[in-house]
Amino acid sequence: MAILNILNYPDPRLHTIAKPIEVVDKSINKLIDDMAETMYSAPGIGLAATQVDRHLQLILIDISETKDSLKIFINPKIIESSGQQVYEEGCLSVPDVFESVTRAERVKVQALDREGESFELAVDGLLAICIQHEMDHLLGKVFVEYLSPLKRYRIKTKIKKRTKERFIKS
Ligand code: K1U
Ligand code: ZN
Repeated sequence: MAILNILNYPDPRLHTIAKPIEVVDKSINKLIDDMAETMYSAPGIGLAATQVDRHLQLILIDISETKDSLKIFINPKIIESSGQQVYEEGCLSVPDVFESVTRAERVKVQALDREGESFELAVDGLLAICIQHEMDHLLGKVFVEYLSPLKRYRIKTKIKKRTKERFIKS
């Protein structure tokens, strides 16, 4: 397994639209294993292939405390959604930024598993938030795009300042 590089906002590659996975083969299973290792080591509770510069419709999520409930969604589609909830979201591609986003409270997702078998899952709460957040990545959308232009400008300035400071120190 390998730890992959996570793209940082505002990297333009984060705006790439992911392609469907045609065949769930060994290379996709290797990508799943590498993404899982990357997500757990970050640490994060979700990761989309877009964030590791692989523009395929694949997301991983594990919201458990024990980190032993990995959920894999290949070519995910939201087939039902209802309600609203607000949550202070984070993103491994936007380190140290947490902002409130409104999303559906419940979603039903259809996807393929790592064997290429189709399944459906109805979820709510944090898992529903995470699925919507990760599926946005596959559409090239980062959660800060739900914020006002002023907030987004401030976040970009903060990230640029931090990158400059790190460059000077190194
Ligand atoms: O997409 C990502 O970058 C992963 C992101 C998922 C997410 C978190 C919160 C709301 C919506 C989506 C993260 O994992 S950010 C890190 C984080 O929230 C976390 C990390 C360790 C323990 C608990 C939470
Ligand atoms: Zn994210």
